Amino acid sequence: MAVSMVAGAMPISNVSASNDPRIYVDLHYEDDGDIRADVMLENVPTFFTGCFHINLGESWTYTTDNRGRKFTVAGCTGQGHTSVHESAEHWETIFITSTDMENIDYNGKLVSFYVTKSENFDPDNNGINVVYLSGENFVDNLYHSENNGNYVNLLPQTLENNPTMLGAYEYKVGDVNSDGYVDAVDCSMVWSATKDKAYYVNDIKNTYKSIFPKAKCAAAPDANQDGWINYSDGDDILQYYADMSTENVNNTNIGKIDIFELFDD
Ligand SMILES: [Ca+2]
Ligand SMILES: [Ca+2]
Repeated sequence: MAVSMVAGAMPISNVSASNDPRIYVDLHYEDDGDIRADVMLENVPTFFTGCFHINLGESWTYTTDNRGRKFTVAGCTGQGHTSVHESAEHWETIFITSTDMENIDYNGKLVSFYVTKSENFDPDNNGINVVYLSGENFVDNLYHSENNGNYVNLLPQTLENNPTMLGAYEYKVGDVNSDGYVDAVDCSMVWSATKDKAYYVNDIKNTYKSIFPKAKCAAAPDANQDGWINYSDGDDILQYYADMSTENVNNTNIGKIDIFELFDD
């Protein structure tokens, strides 16, 4: 789930809570319309060097940001060095190297790159996924150095339970009936669905149509993007509508375009 950051807010992943190591891509719409793909690491043990591949699939192609950069490096500031290289039209190869050959905690956002929809874009088949390619032409690994000097490749086990992105759906935050507006109708839909219960977005990602029949994805009613749909999301939508009606500033992500990634976990 892409979250345009509000000061103090933590990014919310729609990958279910788990201690399993995982590497996945989180898509964001930037304010100027660029689509940024953040490569996220969670619960991955420390390692000193690594290389892995990202399959862009058929729905996406590379592009650059508004400064002409294809990649931006987000992680390991001051501790290591991360470089990224293009290897083929639909593949990314990402190399990570620690300068001192020390094991480093790389969890969080590692690198970002920019994509645009390809001519083959299919909303139900557009996952961008990290894949493990073994074989002589590929060097996929995350090498952890043990005290005895042995190197252990963590990547196969890291990706063993990795969720697969099946699709990525554009939606407007807070637009529950998908009419393009966030207003009192959306508020009342959230209120009536959450009178006496709350929904965890990830729990209803495949069944949300039975609760919010017109929503584009399970995340659309989650106005404050905390991963839960509850009564206060209706309050937030109404506040947004009131602010828009009176030309007040509303410093939330409500009304912005976002991307909901559907994972298979
Ligand atoms: Ca609406
Ligand atoms: Ca919420």
